[in-house]
Amino acid sequence: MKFHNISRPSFSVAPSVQTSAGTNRARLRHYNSGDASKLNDMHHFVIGDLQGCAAELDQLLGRIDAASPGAGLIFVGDLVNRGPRSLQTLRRLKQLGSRVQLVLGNHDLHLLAVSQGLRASARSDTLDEILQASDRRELLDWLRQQPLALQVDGYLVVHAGVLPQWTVAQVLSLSDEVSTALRGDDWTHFLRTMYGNTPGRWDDRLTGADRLRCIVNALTRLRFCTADGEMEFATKEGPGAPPPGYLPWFDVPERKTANTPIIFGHWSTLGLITRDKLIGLDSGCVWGGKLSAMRLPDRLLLQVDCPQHQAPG
Ligand SMILES: [Mn+2]
Repeated sequence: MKFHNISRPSFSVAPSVQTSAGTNRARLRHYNSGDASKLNDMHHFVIGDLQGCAAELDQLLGRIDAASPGAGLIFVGDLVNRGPRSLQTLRRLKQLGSRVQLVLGNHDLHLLAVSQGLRASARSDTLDEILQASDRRELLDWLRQQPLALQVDGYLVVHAGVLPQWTVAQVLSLSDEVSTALRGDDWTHFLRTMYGNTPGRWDDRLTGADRLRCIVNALTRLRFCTADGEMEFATKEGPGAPPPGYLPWFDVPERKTANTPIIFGHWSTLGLITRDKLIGLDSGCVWGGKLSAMRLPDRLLLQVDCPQHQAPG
């Protein structure tokens, strides 16, 4: 199995777990034996926002392994928060080692900022368990190595959205710029300057904190923007009409990534979206919807029903 993760260099996840190593060995055997029936080992499943729903994750992983044993697992971010078991969720993902790829969401960045004392916990946060965990340091260091965008099987994966004037190559390169800051020694400084809604519009000439903030806001928070890419953050979740003059980012005409299929999460009230060039996978697990996983390239959909842990919003 080959991941096409351009945005992520040679970060190696902690000692690879046995299941993962065993899977790789099994895969090699299948290739060597030329057994065509085992080709589904090459599948990836892309999985929607978990938000600390570890029990539902385990249930889903069981179904994924029944459908495609050892398939690669790609998560669209917002791994933690609001749900009941954020610590268990992070530990499980880290433990799955090289089988997992993910992009960071706004809640994951929020966890990092809260952990450094840069943000207060919100009332609906469920992050304390992680902050008090004995392996907190390892989990947070693992988390901040993760990218904000990646490519798999020809799909671009981001948590929230992309701006209309960005090409796929640019999205990956801009994600790398943020990752360099987040992985670096000065990552706390980066997080301190990350918050805010301005600049609301991308400009190639942006530099420093303004540039990184604009990238983070687009990739991890964007829902609506104007036809020329002015972002809007006042409107909260809701499938209703966009504010006047704004569109869902994916419907902006002449978006430069329009010919590349994009997978995203973040917008649970839209529900599952499956278009030719667009897959939205946040089907509201944390508020009693479903946790969704879609297999690439054939788009087989697996869903787990979720009890309601939080109200939407
Ligand atoms: Mn989100």
